[in-house]
Amino acid sequence: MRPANEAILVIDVQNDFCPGGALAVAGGDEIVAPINALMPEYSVRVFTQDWHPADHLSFASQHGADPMTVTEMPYGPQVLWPDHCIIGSEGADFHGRLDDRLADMIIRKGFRREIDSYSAFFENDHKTPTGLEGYLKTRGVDTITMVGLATDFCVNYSAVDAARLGFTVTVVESLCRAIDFDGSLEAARESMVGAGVTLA
Ligand code: VGL
Ligand code: ZN
Repeated sequence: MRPANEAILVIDVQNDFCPGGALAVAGGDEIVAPINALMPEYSVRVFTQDWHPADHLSFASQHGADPMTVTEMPYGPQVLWPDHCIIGSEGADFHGRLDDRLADMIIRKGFRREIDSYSAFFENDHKTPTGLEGYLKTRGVDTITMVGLATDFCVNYSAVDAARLGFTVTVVESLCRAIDFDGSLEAARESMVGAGVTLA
């Protein structure tokens, strides 16, 4: 058992990010069993769940654009995705074998039409908080282990934000899988290392 100041943050292990899903990440389902095995070591366990209205503006379909192109939003550039993780849909459910009984807290994100939220801590304007910082700090957590999907988007943004907020952060890369679109994985590794995140 790890000390009480350490949390595990399980990012977006949802059907739509696993093989067969709307925004499938190669090998996304391979991390489920080892994450289940690791979670009991931690006394603080938080999951995130990507959770979008059907008309979310991160969806290419809302812009008449092709998925995996980039548009400009008021808060900066935004990749346009296939429709995914629609509120209440099967695609938005956690992977069927992920043991969600072990979650103390589930943070849903991306539920406002106008703004995407990759990070578990802030929406993509880098200002609007999700409340997770307060949750972790009031539980006495200063050290976070991160796993999940996708390495180069939600894990990356969450890890960089957590490091900037003063948490000690380790991303277990073997328990993550990446979208790896247009060099995004290498860029994500650089940004995480630059922010002081340990890649294990
Ligand atoms: C994610 C793209 C869009 C992720 C979520 O979980 O990494 N990526 N929404
Ligand atoms: Zn999303």
